[in-house]
Amino acid sequence: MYRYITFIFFMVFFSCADDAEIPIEEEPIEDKFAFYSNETVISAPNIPDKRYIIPTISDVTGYTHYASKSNENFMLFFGNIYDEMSYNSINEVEPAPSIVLRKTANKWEFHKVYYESEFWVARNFKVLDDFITVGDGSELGNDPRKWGADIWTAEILFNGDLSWKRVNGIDTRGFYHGTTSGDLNGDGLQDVGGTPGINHDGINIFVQKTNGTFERVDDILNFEGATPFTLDFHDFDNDGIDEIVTADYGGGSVPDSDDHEIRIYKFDPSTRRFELNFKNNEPNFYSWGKGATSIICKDLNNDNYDEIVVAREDGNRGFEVWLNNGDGSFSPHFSHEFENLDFQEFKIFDANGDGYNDILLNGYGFKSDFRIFPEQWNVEGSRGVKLNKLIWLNNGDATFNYYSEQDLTFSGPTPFFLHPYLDNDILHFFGIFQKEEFVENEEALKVYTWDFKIDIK
Ligand SMILES: [Ca+2]
Ligand SMILES: [Ca+2]
Ligand SMILES: [Ca+2]
Ligand SMILES: [Ca+2]
Repeated sequence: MYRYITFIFFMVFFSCADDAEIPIEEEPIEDKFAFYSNETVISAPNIPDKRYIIPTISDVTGYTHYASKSNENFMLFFGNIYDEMSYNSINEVEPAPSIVLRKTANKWEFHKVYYESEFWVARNFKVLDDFITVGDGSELGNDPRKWGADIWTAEILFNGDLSWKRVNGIDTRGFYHGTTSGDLNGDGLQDVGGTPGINHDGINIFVQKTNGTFERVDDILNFEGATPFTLDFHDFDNDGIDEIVTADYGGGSVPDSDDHEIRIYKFDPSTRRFELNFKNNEPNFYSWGKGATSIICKDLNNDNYDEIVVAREDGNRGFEVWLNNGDGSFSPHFSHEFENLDFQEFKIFDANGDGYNDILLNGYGFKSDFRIFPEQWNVEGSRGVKLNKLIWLNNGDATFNYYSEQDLTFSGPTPFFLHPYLDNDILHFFGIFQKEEFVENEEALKVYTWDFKIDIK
């Protein structure tokens, strides 16, 4: 940052000198790298417990940016109950509402609470066209088979409001840590998948009917083997019917031939089911066997065949790229294992405007590639954040290097996490923090927000 600020001052000096005899007001020179801070009060009068607001806004997963057709930016925090470890069942504790912030003139402010979306601990989501689909991955009690809550979809209306719908029924609640959406039958209506699912037993599929309700049809997927932790629906061959992609959990040791697996199931008209069409493993992606937590499929080398990107955890975090060979098969292509950075999930978009999709990470945690003064559990003591290694730019061939042209270290902001998004095609990151400053006699909490503008175009 220092070099850039020096450059700005230099420009201002010469600009003034040139115009010395003409008393016109200088246009402010906009910085390409800047952050804007704000304080806002989240007010949720009908929340079961105002302490719910804390995990809802600070948990490392269960939030996303979305934009409305009216071109406004929103941050959606799916609900999260307080002190989840002290309950044995969702029946013991009221669900949490979802909270939305809105961006106005570079600042993020409290916007709205959605009480109708009932979550205990929301986790993964997919934003697809005008819908956000999200699963509840709450783990209340000691028996994973009894973990059970809901998948929700929210339609993004023109003004950014959300219209919520529960996908499953009360009798088909499951452990929906991995959740996705897409069209499995070519009727244009988004269908939904969740895993490890009901009874922790596999993959649950809900096909949307024309009346907008969903029908559980697990049988259309011919899946055998260990239950995956994450999945995606994606149409790789552009026939209008999505394939089902899974990535394995497991590992936890020196990698073997069975680690870092992806599978693709394709609809087979002769069996009327999704059958295994491709499977591959790459133990050498990482030095330690990891478990997949999310999948995004996008074209990374502009050959019109979409690649598969998988985020993994267990020990150090990492992500990997499987190259689409164009014939239904995928080859191990690129991976990165982090020494000093924690991230949870990611987004893919073109961050530097070169026409190639980049990988942007949700950074969090207390390691030295994210915090200036890294110290476990001490966000305020870290006194700032580093953004370089959250930005992985595409070399044009689906290999990636982190952004290193400028040092993106910002002292001051102390967000729990940083979340990447595009605003008018410019890369931004959102961050938030709170200090348990509840408003007296109200169900409201003061929070601190930051918006980082990272113009690398
Ligand atoms: Ca459909
Ligand atoms: Ca297809
Ligand atoms: Ca490609
Ligand atoms: Ca790019």
